[in-house]
Amino acid sequence: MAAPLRVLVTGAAGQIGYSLVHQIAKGDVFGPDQSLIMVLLDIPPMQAVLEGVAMELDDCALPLLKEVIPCTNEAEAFKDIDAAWLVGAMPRKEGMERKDLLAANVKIFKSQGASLHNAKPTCKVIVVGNPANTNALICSKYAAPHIPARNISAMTRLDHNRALAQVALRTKTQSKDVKNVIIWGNHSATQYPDVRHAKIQIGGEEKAVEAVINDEAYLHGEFISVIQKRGAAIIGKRKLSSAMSAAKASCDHIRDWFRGTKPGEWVSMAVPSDGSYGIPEGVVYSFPVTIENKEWKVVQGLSIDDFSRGKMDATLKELQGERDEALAACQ
Ligand code: NAX
Repeated sequence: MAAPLRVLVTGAAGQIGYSLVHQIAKGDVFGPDQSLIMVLLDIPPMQAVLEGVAMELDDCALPLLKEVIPCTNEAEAFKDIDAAWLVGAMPRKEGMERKDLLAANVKIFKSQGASLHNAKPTCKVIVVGNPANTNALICSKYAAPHIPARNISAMTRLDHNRALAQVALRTKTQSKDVKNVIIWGNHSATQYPDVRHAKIQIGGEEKAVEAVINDEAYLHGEFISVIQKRGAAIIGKRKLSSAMSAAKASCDHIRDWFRGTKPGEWVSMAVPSDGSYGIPEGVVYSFPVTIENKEWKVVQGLSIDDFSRGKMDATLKELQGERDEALAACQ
């Protein structure tokens, strides 16, 4: 068996953490032959909860799990890690202004970016904590130079999976039959879920999702808003935010980063723009990407119609506004 990978999950005492650590530890991400050392970080007031999670993880008696390290010291937690799930963030409290939330989170991700100087240079990072794209941008701005910006990403895979699921529900197929949906932009209500290039396996043939659904009003209207508002709809029902599906999506994201995307398929991932599709360089923007040898590449050459361009620009504008506010809060 290969040498163990050292994996960090921040916010491990929280809701997503509780679903996530087990999924990672049982091999869903790095495969059935990869042993793991799992470092679970949370803030000092959560020490006891964190220890409880670590005890349960031990009690799962998982063959791949060599060691579980509950930790409340950030610098120690980042030492020699191969992968990091940055889930821990300040939740929005009643009466809190958006800019106060942003400022609180900017501080966390500035500090965690700096702590990445302890990580391996090949370390791959997914930021889940919101506002995820902007937190990833801040994290990479303060990361040590040995960690390339392209190693720090944010999660829009949950939105991607939600789009697969909505297409499947509408067409009475399964998510596995649908591929190549795209989430463009920010993980927020301005994101643009796009099925213009998506394909579906139906009746023994591969067809264009647009042709099968054949309802532009739905695809330009309800479909987009259902995905954009899915998180809020789940909070409305569960009185808690999406945790199981968020944990699963984050595992899909890192699994594909380490093990590659399937031939002919792409996934959505928020990464620092390389200028593709006219998105200014550096902005952490969700694109369709393919992954090979642990390197992502933005899918090139997709046609963009006027409707899409309008949506892509609107979510970009929001991201640029968030970035400016976040950078001001870093001063
Ligand atoms: P919880 O509030 O249940 O857990 C967050 C945990 O993070 C807590 O245990 C808290 O003590 C810890 N934490 C806070 N500051 C920390 C720090 N500096 N270092 C380490 N740990 C710290 O939230 P949960 O439901 O688990 O959600 C976590 C984050 O994911 C939130 O920001 C949430 O908005 C975000 N989400 C992002 C999604 C995405 O698609 N990108 C979807 C799901 C989720 O809403």
